[in-house]
Amino acid sequence: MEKNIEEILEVLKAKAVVLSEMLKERLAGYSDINNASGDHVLKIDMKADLLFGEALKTLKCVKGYVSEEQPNFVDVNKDASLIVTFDPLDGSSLVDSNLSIGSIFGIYEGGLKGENLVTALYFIYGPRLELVVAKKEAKHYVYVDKEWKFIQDFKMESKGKLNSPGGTQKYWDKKHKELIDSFFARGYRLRYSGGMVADLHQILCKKGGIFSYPATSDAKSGKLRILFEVFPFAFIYEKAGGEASDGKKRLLDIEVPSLHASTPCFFGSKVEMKEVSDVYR
Ligand code: P6P
Repeated sequence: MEKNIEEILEVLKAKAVVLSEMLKERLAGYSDINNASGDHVLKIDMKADLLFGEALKTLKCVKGYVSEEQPNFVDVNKDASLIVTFDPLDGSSLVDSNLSIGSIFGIYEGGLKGENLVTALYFIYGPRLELVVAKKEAKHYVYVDKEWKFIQDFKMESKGKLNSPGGTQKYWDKKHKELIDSFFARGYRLRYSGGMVADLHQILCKKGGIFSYPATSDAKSGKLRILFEVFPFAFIYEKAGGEASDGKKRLLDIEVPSLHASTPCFFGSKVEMKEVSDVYR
């Protein structure tokens, strides 16, 4: 299986380099399509989806894939066992404001359940193209002079200084607002760009803090998609020594009701995540 996972990673890395070049052209126009999550699809979303999807179709070791931009499972090789999920370009609505965005992937051995996730990774397209890939550790790389250079294994401390609160504040539950305000009252710094990849990457790079996207009165199951966004980051955060929950339960233990289902989610250092569970349980 290890060799097959490496084969998938090599293909995805090559395509991420291509996509990072495409992003330099500022392709900020919308297509006339809405995806299964109801998001209006940008042309660059479609290009990214095609880029990674077509590449995965060339691999005999891939049983199939699920993309945030595709309504259904895409079959590749029925005799294979690895399934790839991906958000081809998360945060693409930030392309026009030139903020950092990313591509998020999960690789599963067997069915699409948290316990079957064997590798998770993301690319971040910022001033630099970088990659974080987690199997046993969460390993951080930068793409320089046409090579992926290892930077560090992420190791989160038990407590951080950053607070990254998602969701429309006027729709937050009272207890959630009190929790977020209590972090700020203790001096936590606000770090929120509206791009999950950059916001969660920053907390990993700064070795601690808390990211939240809760259930709100206008989004009862939260906004972030379990398979395309939440499970991969939950896996990466745990490998980095952090935690990831829906407030009550470890995220990688939750059920996946449907391919495009979303969930409330919290990612962070152990001390902050304990406060989350004290409030939500
Ligand atoms: P809001 C981007 O559209 C995204 O899916 C994530 O990258 C990000 O964390 C979230 O939505 C931002 O949502 O409601 O704060 O704009």
